[in-house]
Amino acid sequence: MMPPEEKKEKPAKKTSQFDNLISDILTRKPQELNKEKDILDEISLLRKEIKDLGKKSDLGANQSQGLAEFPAVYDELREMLSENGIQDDMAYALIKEAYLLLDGKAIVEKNEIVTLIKTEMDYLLKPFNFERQLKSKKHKVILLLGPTGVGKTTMAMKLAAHPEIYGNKKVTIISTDPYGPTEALKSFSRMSGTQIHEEKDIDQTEAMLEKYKSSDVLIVDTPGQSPFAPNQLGKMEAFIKRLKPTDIFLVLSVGSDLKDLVLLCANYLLLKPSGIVFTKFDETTQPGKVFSILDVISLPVACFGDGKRIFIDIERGNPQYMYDKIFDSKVEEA
Ligand SMILES: Nc1nc2c(ncn2[C@@H]2O[C@H](COP(=O)(O)OP(=O)(O)O)[C@@H](O)[C@H]2O)c(=O)[nH]1
Ligand SMILES: [Mg+2]
Repeated sequence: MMPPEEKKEKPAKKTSQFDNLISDILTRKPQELNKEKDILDEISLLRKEIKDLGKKSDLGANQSQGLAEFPAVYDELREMLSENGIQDDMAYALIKEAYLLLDGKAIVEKNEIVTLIKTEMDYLLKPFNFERQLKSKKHKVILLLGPTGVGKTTMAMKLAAHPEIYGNKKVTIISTDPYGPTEALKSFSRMSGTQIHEEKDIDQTEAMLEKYKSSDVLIVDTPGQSPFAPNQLGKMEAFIKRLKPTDIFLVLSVGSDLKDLVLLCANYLLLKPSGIVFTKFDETTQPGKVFSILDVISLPVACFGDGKRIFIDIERGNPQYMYDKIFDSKVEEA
């Protein structure tokens, strides 16, 4: 077996943006750096991960050549995982683990293997604990972060409407978009009675918090800007210091390329999100990439979004949602 060739890989443009990011952090004051230590560790892991993403498919290909050691039923499942967007190396590892746990038995029901794979996936996908968050009577401030167009504003409305999230709470959505609240947001407000507040001035943060302190939940929607744009993260960090959110949800669209997603995660990690939201499952054939992201960033999953309909296209971050996407009903019934 040939080792994967390293020299073929050209340093991508994004990696240099990434390097700039890391060096920016490293030029901060030592005591700040100390606080950021955990995040930096995670980022360096992510950085390695991004580098490896290209290599992994080679590795997966090589490994799959050696996959004669796995009986057909395992191999079929491994292929199915790969077709659904699980990286080759992860698909291989999941199958291998199941194979070992089944004592290398060649004649097994597909379902037995699937059950084991699901158990392994459970380790990767931890649902965000809304029960615990909702139990506390304290006023909550939820900040939504993420790149442009991923569905943050849509998700703000979905969170406000979902009966098992904030649907039974008094919610105010804070729109910080420089273009003001969208038409969709305004009509949602009229329809649901959810209050909308428009705030463009960071200096008004404390006054705004005071004004809405009787709301159970403030969902703070942010405008889409690239985290690579100059000083974007710095500005957001300053806002976060004043807003003191209860939770920060990073919103990402699974329609994006996996490398971009990992890179975006790395940037946004600096803002210490406490949960992740994946949107636009209806626009990908590769939902399994979620696991590659969760493999490197251990954030609980708050929600999945899979369409534009506010009251319908949302699910809480339970692993069952991903099982349904990845294992089709034929496998479930087999
Ligand atoms: N297909 C699909 N479209 C979505 C989803 N979530 C949001 N959108 C659409 O994506 C576009 C951008 O959404 P928006 O919430 O404004 O994104 P933002 O820029 O992050 O606030 C809108 O047309 C939404 O209707 C989703 O899960 N699936
Ligand atoms: Mg928006």
